[in-house]
Amino acid sequence: MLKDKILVIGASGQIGVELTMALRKIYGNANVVASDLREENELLKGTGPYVSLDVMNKEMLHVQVIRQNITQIYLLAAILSATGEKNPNLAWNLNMQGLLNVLDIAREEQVQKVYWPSSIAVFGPTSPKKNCPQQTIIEPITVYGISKYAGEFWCNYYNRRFNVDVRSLRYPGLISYKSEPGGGTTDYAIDIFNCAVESNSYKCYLKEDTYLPMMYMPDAIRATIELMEAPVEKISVRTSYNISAISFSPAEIAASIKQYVTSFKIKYKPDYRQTIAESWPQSIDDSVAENDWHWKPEYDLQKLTVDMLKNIKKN
Ligand code: VAH
Repeated sequence: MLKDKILVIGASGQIGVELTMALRKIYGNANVVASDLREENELLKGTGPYVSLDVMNKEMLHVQVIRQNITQIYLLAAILSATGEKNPNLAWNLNMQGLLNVLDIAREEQVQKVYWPSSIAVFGPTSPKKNCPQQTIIEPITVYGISKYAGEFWCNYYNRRFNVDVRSLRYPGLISYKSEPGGGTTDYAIDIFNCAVESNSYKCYLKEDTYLPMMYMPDAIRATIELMEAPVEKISVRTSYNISAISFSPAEIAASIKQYVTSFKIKYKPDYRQTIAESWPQSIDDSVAENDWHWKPEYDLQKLTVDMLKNIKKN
């Protein structure tokens, strides 16, 4: 039985840092190789192997997978929704070619498992707004959403055609304090906490009643690991699973913060990201993930607010 050896691509990003730390706790520091184009994140330094890697350089990636005897690949490198609209071609090329490089190498080297995140950004204005189901009308209007939806079909193809065990989650907006957000439309839900602690005020780029599906990072990391550890026969979705935790608006998260930062003030100045946010569902039906591998979130808005404020103040 080959020893588990994991390669995390995009390990210095918002999800990558925390996923690498969680995987190192499970598999051992030396068995989780962190990689990124950027330099190693401070939180990862000294906790395990780190290689500089460009997911667009297929040959280099292939050499790393062979040389390190990689058995699982977690591909987190991507350009998110807001940044992607400023660089459509770059977003499409990185998000698509990066995935195809990984899937092809996984097929060729018989990598045991691959993880690749999709997003609720695959849904568009014609998808149901409330309790958006796993299968429905899906017409994304951002390059990020288009690339993620196309990527889901490539994952399904490589699984059916070449038996690559690639698994995926449609992450909602993710909230965390350990590493910088990655240029998404939902990043306001992180910025608002930092601004509340630093200056007691925040200028929000979304309208106050813009409801979006969100999740605290500890829930997202646990969902990822629970999906990857689920027995293969339990996995009925080979595009990408809907998962959800909470939905809230800027006004609601501001009210939650005001319970602890009583002088906190918020202003609203919507920008181009309002159109992106309005194209997405307000809430997600994740009953398929619940049925297949018993997904269940643990953090509500109250618990998330307390933990975010406590840790940002500590940092
Ligand atoms: C973004 N944080 O805002 C990402 C996420 C649901 C949105 O995929 O682009």
